[in-house]
Amino acid sequence: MTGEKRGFTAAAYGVLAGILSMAMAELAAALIGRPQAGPPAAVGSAFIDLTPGWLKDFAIRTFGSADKLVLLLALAAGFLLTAAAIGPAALRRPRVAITILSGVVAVAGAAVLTRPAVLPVDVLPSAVAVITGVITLRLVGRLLLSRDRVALGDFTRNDDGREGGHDDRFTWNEGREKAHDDLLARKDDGREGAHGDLDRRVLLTAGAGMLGLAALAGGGSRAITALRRPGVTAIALPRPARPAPPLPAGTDLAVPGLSSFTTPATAFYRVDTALVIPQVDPHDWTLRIHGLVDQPVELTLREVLARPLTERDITLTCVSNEVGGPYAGNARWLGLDLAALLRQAGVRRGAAQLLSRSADGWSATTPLETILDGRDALLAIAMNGRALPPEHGFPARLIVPGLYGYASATKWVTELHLIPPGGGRSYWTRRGWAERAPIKTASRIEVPKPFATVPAGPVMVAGTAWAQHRGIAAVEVGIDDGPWRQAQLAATPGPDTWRQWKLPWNATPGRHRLEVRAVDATGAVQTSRRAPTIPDGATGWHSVLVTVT
Ligand SMILES: Nc1nc2c(c(=O)[nH]1)N[C@H]1C(S)=C(S)[C@@H](COP(=O)(O)O)O[C@H]1N2
Ligand SMILES: [Mo]
Repeated sequence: MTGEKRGFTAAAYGVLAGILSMAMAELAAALIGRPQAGPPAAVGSAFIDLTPGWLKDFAIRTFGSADKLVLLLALAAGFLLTAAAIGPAALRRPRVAITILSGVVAVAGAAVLTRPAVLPVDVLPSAVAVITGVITLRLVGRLLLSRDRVALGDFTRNDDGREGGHDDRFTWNEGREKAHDDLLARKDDGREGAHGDLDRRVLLTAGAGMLGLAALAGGGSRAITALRRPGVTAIALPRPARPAPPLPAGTDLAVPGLSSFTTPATAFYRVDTALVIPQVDPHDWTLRIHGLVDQPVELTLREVLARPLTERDITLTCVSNEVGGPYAGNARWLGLDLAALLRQAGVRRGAAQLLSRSADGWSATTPLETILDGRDALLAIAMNGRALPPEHGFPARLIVPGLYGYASATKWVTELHLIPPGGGRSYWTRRGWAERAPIKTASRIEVPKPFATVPAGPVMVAGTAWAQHRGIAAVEVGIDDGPWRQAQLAATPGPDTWRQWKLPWNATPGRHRLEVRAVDATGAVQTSRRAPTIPDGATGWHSVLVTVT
């Protein structure tokens, strides 16, 4: 085997060793019930937390819910490249290999140990990865070297291929390899004898074995994690003491292509920093209310379910949503009246913010006055008549009408901490996002789609608009340079939800620009001024270009 060829083979086996190590680590993480302690998840999560806010915001805006997949793929590519480098190094320069491997271990170890709510067992998956990596690299190294020894044996009589002056950091193996390569080059017949065939078979078998083992371990870890998933259906939902008012007729304008008034949970946007969805056991979950309160409280889920529950239709929006963007959804939430809950604990004078924390160490700060001003702020346990799906915060999350999610909508919430003004910052405010985060008035055109081609004649232009807790009073559509036309508004149950609108348009052939703006119930017209999503939400009018034929 030539040096180049052997290097390639070693790189391939380095990659295999890397895959196997990760699969074994995932299996270990699944077995101890800590999927978040698997090296990819831990490194990815640490990466997310270390990423500057603007880059995170960019990732959310660009990749949406696929942001995590993109990150994992990038990390996997980086890791496999490193593994590919370790393979040949393990063969020729053990010290280099050990240095790279130590670097990988240090990164993974630091990531695991700095995760919030870390447990001592969390180092286990990384340890399994290292041990697997070292063992497989040694075995592979031995296989590759023994293969050389056999090959070299054919040429021992002519072992004078060493040239003077080559790098004396070369190890014994490298000297041998060099000799071997020179000899092979001289032999130059490309044939390998029976030994070669045997070795190739051994190598291929080893490779296939590693892949098979990795597949088994990977599959096993997924199956175990799936089996351990706490039963979402395990909680029986009580009837609300204060049901949502029935939806008025006509909340849905039934225009094809327009998003429905109530967003199904499966279609609801998802934005969070959780690479591994926190798996919270509903039997173990508690909510701690403490800080500036007269009486700290700790509630179990059973206790929450035993209290009178409120049900409300509320539209949630992400601050990372760009003009015309998709990160808004409307659901019927069921939960505890958050203001009543805090008042029961006794809000002390001097308390100004609610610092809420989640099972995965995320946090939000919400102005207390907003929660206590009479709006329907909820500790929600259900969405659209079912327990919260794991990705939307099972078993409990906060929902505060009128505030962007980053400053209010803590999923997997476990802690409500009442703090004085300036008493603490939270995940996004620490990264430069605003302390006050009222949702800005927004409107978007959903049909026709941007750059759509539509036949001339009657065309229905339609979309949604929102200004949570103020309400939408009017929506206006501008076509080309014409005057604003009043759109027809759909019914809404109240000011906390979005509102559909439509405008029949008699389309004439050519290219047209459609633009929309809303007026909120205070009479304020949506601003045309373009603002970015950072630090407190994008502004500007949404427009689409269409071709009429
Ligand atoms: N624990 C936790 N809660 C969180 C987040 C998060 O990253 N972690 N993201 C917030 C943000 S930025 C938004 S917009 C909403 C989105 O809620 P959804 O994913 O259910 O739509 O959740 C909020 N709650
Ligand atoms: Mo968000």
